[in-house]
Amino acid sequence: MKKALITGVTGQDGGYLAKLLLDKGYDVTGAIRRNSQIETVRLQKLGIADAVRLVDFDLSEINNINRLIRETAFDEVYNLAAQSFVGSSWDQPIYTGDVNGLGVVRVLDAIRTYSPQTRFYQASTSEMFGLVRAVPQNEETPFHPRSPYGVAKVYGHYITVNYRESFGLHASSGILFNHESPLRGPEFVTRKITLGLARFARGDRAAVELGNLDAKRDWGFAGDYVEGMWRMLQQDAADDYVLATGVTTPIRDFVTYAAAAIGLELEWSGSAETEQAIDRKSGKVAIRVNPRFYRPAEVDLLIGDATKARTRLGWEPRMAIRELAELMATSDYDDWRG
Ligand code: NAP
Ligand code: G4F
Repeated sequence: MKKALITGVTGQDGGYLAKLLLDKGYDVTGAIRRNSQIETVRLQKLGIADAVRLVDFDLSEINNINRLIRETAFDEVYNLAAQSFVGSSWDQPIYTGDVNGLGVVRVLDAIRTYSPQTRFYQASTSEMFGLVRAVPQNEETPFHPRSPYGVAKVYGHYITVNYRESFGLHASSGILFNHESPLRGPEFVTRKITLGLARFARGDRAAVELGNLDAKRDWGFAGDYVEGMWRMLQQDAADDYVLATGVTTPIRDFVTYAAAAIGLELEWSGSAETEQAIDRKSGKVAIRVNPRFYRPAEVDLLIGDATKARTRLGWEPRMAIRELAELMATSDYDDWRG
């Protein structure tokens, strides 16, 4: 039985990955931060809360990292833990740098020192492309991060490459484009939209306030992406891979797809800060722009080229954007408790 450690197991991807590995017969350890209350809602929703062994862990604390890696000879370590919200990274740039950047080398160095046979996955991101230098973006596209989050992740990416090249570790970096699900955190734009529209459609007619509606993202389903992470660690040699759908969609269109899935028909008008969408049936404003949600520097366009993952890993994203929006919107609509 293979032993795997997942950092960030309480997060969206952590939950789906834990489920995938358990289904494959792995012994799964999940590293969680100490909180006043243990928060395993996602693991419970996936029906695996009792199957994952939970251990206390923080990426900013070298001692618990060393102890954990030394005591258990993990076959695979998936480093998914991070301060993952781009918007917060301008408010917490130092914390974000410490956890998303230096946290990675803390784990890598523990592996190098105590368990060099362990295979390592780093959760890198399309945010590293930022102000994009090529369209679409692949493994060769230069980085130009636009947020403290993206800057820290570039460090995490290159230190993974460096430990592979310096010490021969089986360390891979997955450059993943946005991936969503009904388990997505409510602060991210897709879930904010589906939760807000569900509330609106259920009769609480408060408008959903959003920032930049013109930004475009390459959105896939999180369940498909964790399969790609696992495939990376099954290769004979470690490497870096882009995972993406190759389709990009403006925020505005995601709103329209999600609204339609729960019976709302929206009529858009205005532009920039005056742009809004009215629900035709109730005549109420369902979406409006609030500049409070604009970012100091924006990533306008992301679209990935996952040819390498397709050809070498046999990986394919299975869910298209409309289906994803529909899945998330109906899930929030059905779960709405008022
Ligand atoms: P998420 O839902 O926000 O989960 C983040 C996880 O990290 C949570 O379990 C969180 O614990 C944990 N964490 C945060 N700070 C920590 C610390 N100091 N020490 C230990 N654990 C800590 O994020 P996600 O969407 O699953 O993303 C997983 C990873 O992939 C992240 O590294 C993210 O940056 C990266 N990524 C995500 C996407 C995407 O579209 N989802 C795309 C590219 C890359 P708590 O539950 O205690 O907060
Ligand atoms: O949903 P978002 O917050 O995701 P973002 O910034 O793309 O980051 C996510 O994907 C990255 C991969 O590229 C991950 F590395 C990262 O951890 C995270 O999972 O914002 C998406 C877009 C942005 O352009 C933002 O400006 O939506 C725009 N947006 C417009 N209104 C909004 C809002 N974003 C949020 N969160 N809230 C809004 O009201």
